[in-house]
Parts: sequence; structure tokens; C-alpha cells
Amino acid sequence: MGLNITQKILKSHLVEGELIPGEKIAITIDQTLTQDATGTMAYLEFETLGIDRVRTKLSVSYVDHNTLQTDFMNADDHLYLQSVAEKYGIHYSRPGNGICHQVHLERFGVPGQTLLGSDSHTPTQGGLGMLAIGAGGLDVTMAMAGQPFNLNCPKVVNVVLTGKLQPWVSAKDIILEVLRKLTVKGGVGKVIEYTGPGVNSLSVTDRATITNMGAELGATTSVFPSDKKTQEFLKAQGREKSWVELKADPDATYQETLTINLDKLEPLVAQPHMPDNVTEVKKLKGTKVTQVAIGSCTNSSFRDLMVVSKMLKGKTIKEGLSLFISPGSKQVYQMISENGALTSLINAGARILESACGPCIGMGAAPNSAGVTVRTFNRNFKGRSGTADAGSYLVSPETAAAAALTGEISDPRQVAKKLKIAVPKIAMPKKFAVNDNMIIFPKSPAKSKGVEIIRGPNIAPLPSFPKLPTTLTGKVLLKTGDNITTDDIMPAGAKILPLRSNVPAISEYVFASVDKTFPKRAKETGGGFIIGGSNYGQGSSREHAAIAPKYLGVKAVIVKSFARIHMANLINFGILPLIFASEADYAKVDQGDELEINTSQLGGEMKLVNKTKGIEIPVSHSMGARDIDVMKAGGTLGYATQAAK
Ligand code: MIC
Ligand code: SF4
Repeated sequence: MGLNITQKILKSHLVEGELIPGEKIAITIDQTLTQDATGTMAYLEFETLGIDRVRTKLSVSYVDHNTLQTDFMNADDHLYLQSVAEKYGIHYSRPGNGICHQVHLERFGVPGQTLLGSDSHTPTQGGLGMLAIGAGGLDVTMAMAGQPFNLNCPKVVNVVLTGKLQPWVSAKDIILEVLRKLTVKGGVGKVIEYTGPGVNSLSVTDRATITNMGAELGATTSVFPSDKKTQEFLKAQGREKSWVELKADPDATYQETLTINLDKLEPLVAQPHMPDNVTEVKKLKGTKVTQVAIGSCTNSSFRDLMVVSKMLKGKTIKEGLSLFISPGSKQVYQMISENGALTSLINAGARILESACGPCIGMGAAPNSAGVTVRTFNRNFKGRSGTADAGSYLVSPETAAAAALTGEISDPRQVAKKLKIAVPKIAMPKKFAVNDNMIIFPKSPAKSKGVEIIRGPNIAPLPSFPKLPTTLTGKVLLKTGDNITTDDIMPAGAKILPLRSNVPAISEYVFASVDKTFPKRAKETGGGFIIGGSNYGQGSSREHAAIAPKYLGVKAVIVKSFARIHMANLINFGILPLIFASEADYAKVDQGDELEINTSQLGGEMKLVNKTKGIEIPVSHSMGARDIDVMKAGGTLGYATQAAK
């Protein structure tokens, strides 16, 4: 039987299990990436393993999130990361070099290989035909140590693209349409594979916009074929040797199919506060906008910024709004600077930021109170922009530029007609500006040995956690509804992100935007339980959303369903992830109830005793045999040290 692309890559990397959807499997990992906000913790973990050098084909440590330096903390982290990279044979992409996913696409991604990254948008590399998966820092640490990555064998969804994108409609509109159809839970346990004649008309960076935001579907990853377009891209990056062809066999099968006719697609927008709250841009016409932000790992490629520059050339952005632009990489920045496109942006009134995540993670450029921000980003969760009551609308670069010109949410097709703007035709450059001077390449093992690790005062040692006790008791500290994000559990932003290397300090902000009293209450009662709805922990890969609650004494999280990466993070840090059998059972537990769970029988169904209500509630989990051993050992680090003995 023929194989699809996902099966081909999984098969060539499979070390355990069978390729049957839902089965536990393990695959080898060729490359890893970390970014600074998750990387410090991942390397603190790596240091505890006592290994001399990473055991991957390639590992890269990027600095792109914590670049606003309002005190010593972020700068100290950068030096820590650089020294760790030098010691352990890791490539180091210096601050200013760009956003991890954009730079990785340009300089390192390889079709057919596997990549594990401590960032949920790692699937961006699927645009190159790589099987690229986001994971918690500890999973990436173990991959750097040469361990296989454990996952549930995914179902594969075939998204067939037919037709051709119409003028002023672009790749972002495709993924917004997929989100509208499948929702933020629709991709859980699945890989989204793109096929069909429409693929051919999309460049590698267009494809990367789509695979990037596939993270918002909750998917394991998304992947495109590696074809002539991929070959041209790699050639223009001076990396043609990395190209291999990759396509699904003609008789490949899929568990689900979704067809999208590109001819019919219109400019779309995700409204506050969920990426799947999608409608047509024209329906929101006239909504006043106070900020436009263009950039992020979703839409900051050369093509995207060229489109914006062409639309703004010779014009001024509307009064009453600010336009922020962050180029995705130094390469993009250099190219728009050399060809004059940057000048048009500056002249139009754009506030140009460095090549980094910036406003996407609330690192500066927070909107005004109750502001409306139109962004080319991938997430619009409440408060993520840095302003609790602002509303974020996610759009394509075309729609963002139209908003910057008119001060309102406007359909770029109509704006172009009114302002007589020609359809921007941006050909992929024959040669990109390749200059790796901001990447520090690994030293020889002999030279690495002598490297001293630089540790600033905010870098706190990793707390250690005990083995799982046989009885877990305590109060329900918090009961939440559905779709709780990791931004809700462990917020980011300019104030909290610098504490990522300091677990005791960051734990003071757990659930800060949901219930400020959480940390205090948790500590007073000696920890307890969290009750959640469906898709609990969607969004980021940040393991701090597990470590910090663990530090506060959270023993188990009991929900209707989990998001993949967050559940893995809970297991990694020894928090029991349990699932209610029904909506009715979820209703039987209230905040403040006293609960008890016996953990001596971790196989299959378990009983949750609600002592306050005097009832027993059946709960289950989806941990495999290995996960159970990890859980018993109090988490992955405890498990790894036990296994090494
Ligand atoms: C995000 O977009 O939420 C982040 C910040 O990139 C996170 C990682 C983090 O929290 O450090 C992600 O997507 O995994
Ligand atoms: Fe950075 Fe935003 Fe991309 Fe996360 S989603 S990696 S914060 S640009």
C-alpha cells in the first residue's frame, strides 16, 4: 500500500511501535531547536544529564523572544545560552539574527528529516517537507541527548488545495479557512498534510505560513511535499544539496480529507480572542483600528514585507494608529533595506522593530486600552498583546496594510481599487542574501571542553521533585471552562518572560490573568488540584505552565480533554493528567471541594473521591506504560536518572 508523506518520514525514523493511528510510537530526531524563553530551562535540564555534547545531527539555540532588555535578566540569559551552546556543540543564533522559525527555514531545515523544537510553532518547517514537531523543553533536552521522541502515532488529514489564489488573497487566508473549518481542537492527534494542484502555486514561505499556524489547530504538525519550489528555495539559499524530493504515493491513503478551492477563497480574519473565530474581512468593514502589527514567525518573510511595502509606497498610514513592523530575520531585513522597500515603509510612518518576536509575545508595542490591533500573527488570546482589554484580529499582510492605510478593518481588494494600488507581484529571489555572521558555529570537542558557563543572578537551579505518592489529597484550587491556553496558565509578556530561568519567581504569576490569588492559595493549602474543560493547555509549548504549578504543589489536573504538548509537559514534571468520562462528571466537582486519588493503580480507569460531596467519580488517563513509569518517578528527569543507574 502506498504511503503519504507523514508515513514516509515516520517510517524512516521509527524505532518503536507500529504506524497505526493512536498507537504509542518513538522516532529518532535529526535536528532540535530551542528559543531563549524555553531554552534556558531546557539547557538547565540538559546540564543535569552529564553529557559532553549534543547527539543530534544539528541543534540550534535561538535568541528571539526575550530581546527587550529593561534590566539585566534577559541579557544574562543570552550570555548563558551562548556559553551553553559553545560548551555542548550547539549552533547559536545571536539576538538580532531573527525569529527561530524563519531563520531555521532559511538556513537549516532539511526535507525528509525530523525536527523537535521547544516552541509550538516548530511545524513551520513543514513548509520545507520536514516533519517538525513542537514539544516541551524537557523532551527537546532528551532529544539532544540522543533519545527518541515518544508520541501517539497521528492520523493524517489530507487537505487538498485546488485552484489558485486570487489577487489580494494569500497563504494566511488558507490557514484561516482551515481553522474556520477544523477549529482549535480539530487537529489534536493529527498531522495535516497538504496536497493537490494548488500546492504548486505556493512558495516555500507561503507554505511555511500555513504549517506555522497549523499549531493553532492543535495538530501534531503540518507538512507539504518537497518539490521543485522547495528545490528552488534551497538553491536560492545556497543549500541545494539539502534538497530531496518528497511526495505522497499515488495510492496513499488518509484518515480524513478536506478540500479547499483557492479560487473561491476571500480575505479572512480571526476575531478576538481565538484563532478559529474566523469570518470574512468584508463583514467587519469599518471597525476602527488603533494598531497594526506586521511580523511574527507566521508572516514576516521577504515576500510578505515586500507586499506591505508596495502597498504603502508613497502613502502615509492613517492618523490615530501605529504601525509596527518586525522583519522575520536579518536576511529579510537586509534584503528590504538593500532594495529600498524599507525606505517606503519608513516613509509611510511604520515603526520598525528588530528581527524578533516582539509584539507577538507582548514584548513591547502593547496596544492602547480597549484598543483594536490588527496583526499578521498567529495567536489572539486575551491579554497576550500585553493589554488585557485590547482585541487582536489576525489577518494576512495584505489585509494588515489595508488597515494601516484606512484606519479600519478593510478588504484589501476594495482598498486597492479605491487607492489604485496594483497587485504586488513578488517573485521569489533567485538568490537570497546569505550571511551567517550572526550564527556562532560549534567549536571542536577539544575547544568546547574548556568553556565556562556564564550564569547571571536570575538563573536559578532547577527544583527537584519527589516520586509520586500513593495518595494524592487536597482542595480544588481552580475550576476553569474550555480552551484554557498556556497563556492563561503561565502568562508571557515583557514583565513575566524574563523570569523564565527562575522557577520560584515565575510561579508567583501562575494564572495571573485568570485568578491572581492562585499562587497564594496554592501555597497556603500545600497544593491541590486543577479542574479544566476541553482542550486544556492549548497554545504554547512552554513547560513553565507545568513546572510552575508543580512548584506551587499542583498534584493532578483533571479535565475533559488535553492539548498534546501541555499533557506531555505535565507528565514530564510529575503532575497527574486525568480525564473525566463525561460532561456530567465534570459538573460533579466544584472549586474548593476536597479530593483524593489513589495512585497505586495507574492502569486504566481510576476513581476520584470527592470527599466534600461524598461521591466517587470515574476518571481515566491516556498515559502509556513508559509515561506511567515517568509519572511514578516524579517526572522525566527522575526517570532518566533512575534508568541511568
Ligand atoms: C508563543 O508563541 O506562545 C511562544 C512564546 O513562542 C511559545 C513558547 C514560549 O512560551 O516560550 C510557543 O509557542 O511555544
Ligand atoms: Fe515568536 Fe510569536 Fe512565533 Fe511564538 S508565535 S515564536 S512568540 S513570533
